Amino acid sequence: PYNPTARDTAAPGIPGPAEFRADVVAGLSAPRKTLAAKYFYDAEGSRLFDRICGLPEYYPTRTELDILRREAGAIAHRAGKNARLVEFGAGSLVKVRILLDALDLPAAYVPIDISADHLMEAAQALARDYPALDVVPLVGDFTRRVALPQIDGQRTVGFFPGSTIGNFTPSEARRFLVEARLTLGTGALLVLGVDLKKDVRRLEAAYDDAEGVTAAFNLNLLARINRELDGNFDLDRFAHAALFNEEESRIEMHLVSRADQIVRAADRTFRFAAGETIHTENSYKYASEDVAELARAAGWHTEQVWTDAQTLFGVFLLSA
Ligand code: AVJ
Repeated sequence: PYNPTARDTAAPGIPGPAEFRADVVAGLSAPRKTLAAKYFYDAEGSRLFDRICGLPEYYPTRTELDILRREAGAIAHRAGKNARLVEFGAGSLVKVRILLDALDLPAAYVPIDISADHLMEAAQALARDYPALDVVPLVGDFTRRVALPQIDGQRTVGFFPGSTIGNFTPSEARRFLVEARLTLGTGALLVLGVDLKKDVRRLEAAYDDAEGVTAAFNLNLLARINRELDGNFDLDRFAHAALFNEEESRIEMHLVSRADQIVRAADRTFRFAAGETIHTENSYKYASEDVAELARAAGWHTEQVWTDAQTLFGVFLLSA
């Protein structure tokens, strides 16, 4: 039933090799060096991220899964029959299946992602297991308003799990929530997973695990530059660091140069002082009230906040 090409819409602005090169050159030339977190997820980075999700220190994935399993019935009840499920990012098939299994005859599943390969794999796997479901992948930048395909159905339910919203600054997060409301339309719901603010040690451990998987995930960015942009980063000369910035309420990941060194990549040279860092990720942590306030500022009403017993993670049910 699933035809992967017929209705796929390629959107402009999809990051390709040229954009990666330009972003790396700009990021490593800046006075404070940065690399964008979206570049973590090549094939190796995606494998490492999957391992992170199963680490004892990395509580968000399993905690959110528990909440979704517990509340799937309530979400399905609120969504009603024949809902259309729109996922921002072609995320974990485990999570979306929890909702699909609970929903009453869902009319369609529309995952939106900039990575066409990942999107098509996810869509195909799902279409195989849900033969009655209309699976309609959309290649595009989900942080901007997206034109949804015309699909008959009742309510539209957005799904943005995993605290991916934590990679945005609060003002980007508000902007995303506005765009998502416009994408989903009047009467829509949004199921939003957000990692909550908590004890600093717990937060920092989640981003600096004992096994060193998160360190490998961070360092893989340099390995990726070596592979794709003919770089000569010596991975032993950079260290992984993850620290909670209280002021900004965010985990920051950095790669710290262990020495004065000069590195070549993308036909350029970049100079690092000992101790100088490349800032590779922000992961914002919110109090529940902050999420509700952000949602309100973006035109959403918070209907429900579901958390775990330790209030580590929040699943928010928003309505437009
Ligand atoms: C996928 C952005 C939600 O911030 O927790 C995990 C990425 N980085 N460990 C997060 C991540 C290091 C993750 N998000």
